[in-house]
Amino acid sequence: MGKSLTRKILETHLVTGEYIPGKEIGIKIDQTLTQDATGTMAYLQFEAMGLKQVKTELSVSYVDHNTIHVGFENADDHKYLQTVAAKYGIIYSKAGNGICHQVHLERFGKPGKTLLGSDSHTPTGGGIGMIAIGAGGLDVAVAMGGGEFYLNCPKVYKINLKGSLKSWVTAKDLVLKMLEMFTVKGNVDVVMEYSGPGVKSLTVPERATITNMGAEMGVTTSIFPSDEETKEFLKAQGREADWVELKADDNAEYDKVVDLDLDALEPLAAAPHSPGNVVRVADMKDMKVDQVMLGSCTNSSYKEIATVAKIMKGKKVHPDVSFGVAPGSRQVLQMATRDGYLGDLLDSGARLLEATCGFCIGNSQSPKSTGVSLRTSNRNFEGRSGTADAQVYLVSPEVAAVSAITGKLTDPRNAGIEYPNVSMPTKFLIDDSMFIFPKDADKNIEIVRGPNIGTPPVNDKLSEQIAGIVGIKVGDKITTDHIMPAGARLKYRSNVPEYSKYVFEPIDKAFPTRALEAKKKGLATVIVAGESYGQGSSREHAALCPMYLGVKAIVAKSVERIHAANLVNFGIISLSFKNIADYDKIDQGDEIEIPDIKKKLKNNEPVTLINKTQNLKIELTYNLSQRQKDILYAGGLLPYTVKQN
Ligand code: MIC
Ligand code: SF4
Repeated sequence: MGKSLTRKILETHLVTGEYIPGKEIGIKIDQTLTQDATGTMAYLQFEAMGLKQVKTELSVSYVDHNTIHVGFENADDHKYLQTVAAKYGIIYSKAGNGICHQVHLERFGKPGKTLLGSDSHTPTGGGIGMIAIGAGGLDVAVAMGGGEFYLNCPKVYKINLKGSLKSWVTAKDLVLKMLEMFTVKGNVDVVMEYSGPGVKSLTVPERATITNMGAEMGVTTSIFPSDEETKEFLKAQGREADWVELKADDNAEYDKVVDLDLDALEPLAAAPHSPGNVVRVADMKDMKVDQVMLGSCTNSSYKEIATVAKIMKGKKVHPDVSFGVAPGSRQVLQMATRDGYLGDLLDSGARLLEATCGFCIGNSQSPKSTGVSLRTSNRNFEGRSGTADAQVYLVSPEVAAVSAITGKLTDPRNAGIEYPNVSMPTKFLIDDSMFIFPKDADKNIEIVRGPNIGTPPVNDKLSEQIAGIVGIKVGDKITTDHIMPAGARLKYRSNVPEYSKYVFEPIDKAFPTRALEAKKKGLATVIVAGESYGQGSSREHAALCPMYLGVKAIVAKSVERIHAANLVNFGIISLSFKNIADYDKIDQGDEIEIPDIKKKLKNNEPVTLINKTQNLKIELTYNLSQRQKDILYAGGLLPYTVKQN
C-alpha cells in the first residue's frame, strides 16, 4: 500500500517512536511561529529554560492580537518581544504587518516543512502542503531550542473532493459542511488530508480557509497537496524556489475516505454559539443583522477583499448595519489600496480596521447587546465577541457582503447581484519592511522588560496524593475562551497573577477566589468537566492560570488535544471517567481524595477518586506516555526540560 502525504512528511521528520497511529511520536520542527498573546510567555519560558539561540530553520514572532493600546501593557509586551527576537535570532513582524497565519503563508511557509505555532490556527499552512500544528507556547519554546515536538501519531482521513464550487459558494461553505459532518468533537489525533480531482479548482487562500478551520473540528491538522496552483502562488510571492511537488501515492492507505462533491454545496452559516452549529443561509432569510465583520485569519486574503469590494461597488451599506473590514495582512491592504478596492469599500460605507486579529479575538468591535453579528472568522463561542449575549454567525465573505447591503442574512445567489469573478494575482506586492530580521550583532542586545513582563510561575512536583475540593463542575464543550477569556483581558497575558483573576470569568466569577482560599489551606482544587473540555484556542494560560490558582487535576469525560498537552506541560493531571455516567456522582464543593496517584501512575494502575462528601468511589483512567508522566513528576515541562539540559 502507498503512503498518504501526511505520512510522508511525518516520516521524514520522525525522530522518536514509530509511525503507528495512536502511539506517541517525536518530530523535528523546521519552522515556528508565535503571536504576541501567546508569545511573551513562550519567550519567557525559552529564557527560563536557559536556551541560547533558536535552532530551527526559521522562527517568526508576530504581533497581531493585542494591538489596541489602552494602558502600557501591550506596548511593554511588544518591546519585550522585539528585543528577545533580536537576541535569539527570531524574525519579528511588527504590529500592522498582518495576522500571523496569513503573513506566514505569504512570506515564509514552505511545502513539505513542519511548522509549529503557538496558535491553534497554525494549520492554515496546510494550504500549501505543510504539516502545520498548533501547540502551547511552552512546546513551541522547546521546538525553537531544537527539541522535538511530541504528538500522538495521527489517523489520516482522505477527503476526496470532486467537482468545483458554484458561483457564490465558497471554501468557507466547504469547511462548514465538514464541520456539520464531523462536528467539533471526537476528532482528536486525526489529520484531514484533502485530495481528489476537486483540489485543483481551489486556490491557495481557499485551501488555507479550509485547513484553518480544521482547528474547529479538533483535528491535529489538515493538509492539501502541493501542486501547480501552489507553485503559482509561491511564484507570485517571489518564492518559486520554495516550491516542491507533494502528493499522496495513488494507492495510499487511509483510515477513512469521505467523498465531498463541491457542486452540491450551498451557502452555509455557523449559528450561535458553536462553529459546528451549521445552518443553510437559505433557511435564515429575513434575519436582521446589526453588524458585519470581514476579516480574520480565515477569510482576509487579497482575492476575498477584492471580491467583496466588487460586490459593494456602487452600493451602500444598509443604514442599520456597521460593516468593518480588516485585511489579513499589510500586503493585502497595500494591494487593495493600489488597485482601488479600498476606495470602493470606503465609498460603500465600510469601516477600515487594522490588519490584525482585532474583532475576531473580541478586543474591539463588540456588537450591541443581543446584537446579530455576521463574521467571516472561525469561532463564535459565547461571549468571544466581547458582548455576552451577542448572536454571532460565521459566514463566507460573499454572504457577509451581500448581507451588509440588504441588512439581513441573505443567500447571495438570490440577491440579483452579478457574481464578481476575481482572479488570483500573478504578482503580489512584496514589501518586507515591517519585518525586523535578526542580525549577528544583536546577540548582545539588552532585553527590555517593562512592568507588564512577569516571570513564568512553576508548579510543584506531583505529590503522592491529591486531596482537596471540586472547585467547579462544568458541562460539555467548554472552550478555552470560557476558561481563560481573551478580549479585554488579553493585556494581562504576560502577568499571570493578574490574568488568573479571570479564570472561568464567563461561567463563575468567584472561582479564582475560591481556588486561592483552598490553596492557602493547603487543599488542591480539582475541575470536573464533561466532553471535549478545552476546545478552541491553544492558549496555555487556560492551564497555566488554573495551575497558579492551585488546580492539580482535571476529571473530564474527554479533553481536546492541545489543551490536554498544555495541562501536562504545567503539571496538571488530566483524568477521565471510566464510566461516563459517574460524571453525575460528583458535584462542585465535594471534598475529594485521589490516593497514591504517583505510585499508580508509576505502576500503570487505574486511579480511584474518593468522593468523601458523597461517600462514593469513582474509577478514573488516564492516557499518558512515559515522557508525559516524567513531565508530571517534575512539575511540568519547564522544570523537566531544565533538568534534561
Ligand atoms: C484564538 O483564535 O482563539 C486565538 C486568540 O488566536 C488563540 C490564541 C490565543 O489565545 O492567544 C488560538 O487560536 O490559539
Ligand atoms: Fe487571530 Fe482570530 Fe485567527 Fe485567532 S482566529 S489568530 S484571533 S484572526
